[in-house]
Amino acid sequence: MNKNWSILNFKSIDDERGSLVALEAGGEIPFDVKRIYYLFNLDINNNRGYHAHKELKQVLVCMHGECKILVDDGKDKEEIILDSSKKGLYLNNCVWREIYDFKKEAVLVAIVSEHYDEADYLRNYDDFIKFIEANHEN
Ligand code: T46
Repeated sequence: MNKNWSILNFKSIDDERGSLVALEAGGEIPFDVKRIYYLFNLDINNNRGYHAHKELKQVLVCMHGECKILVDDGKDKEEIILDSSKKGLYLNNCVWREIYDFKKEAVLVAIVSEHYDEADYLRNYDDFIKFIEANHEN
C-alpha cells in the first residue's frame, strides 16, 4: 500500500441485534476531526472528485452500496473499491481522487481533518503536479 493512502479495517461489535463500528479521532481516524460530510442520491452516470487537497486529510467510508476511487499521488495510482461500512480509505493530503461506479444507492461518508475551504482544492491535474513538485510532498 502506498504511504499516501491506506485501507483501514474497522473492528465491528456484533451481536444478535446487529453491528456497531466506533471511530475515534486519534484512534481509528489518524487526525483531529473538524468536519463530516456525506454523498448520497449519487448518479451512476456521473463521476465526482477530480481534485486533490493541499492540506486536508480524510477517511472515506462507503456506508451503503459500493463505489470505486482512483487515487493518484503523482507517482503511483491505484483503483480502490469501497464496498463495506467496516472499511475506510485514508487519504493523505496531495492525493488526486476520482470517484465513480456508484452502485446499490451508495452513500459515501467523509471524515475530514479541516473545515471547508475552497482555497485548499487543486481542481486542475497540471496544477496538482506543479504543487507537489514545488512542495516535495512525495
Ligand atoms: C472529496 C470528495 C470525496 C461545501 O460547501 N462544503 C463541503 O464541505 C464540501 C465537501 C463541498 N461543498 C460544496 C463545494 C461545491 O460547490 O459542495 C459543492 C460540491 O463539492 P465538490 O464538487 O467538491 O464535490 P465532490 O463530490 O467532487 O468532492 C467532495 C469533496 O469536496 C472532496 O474533498 O474528497 O467529495
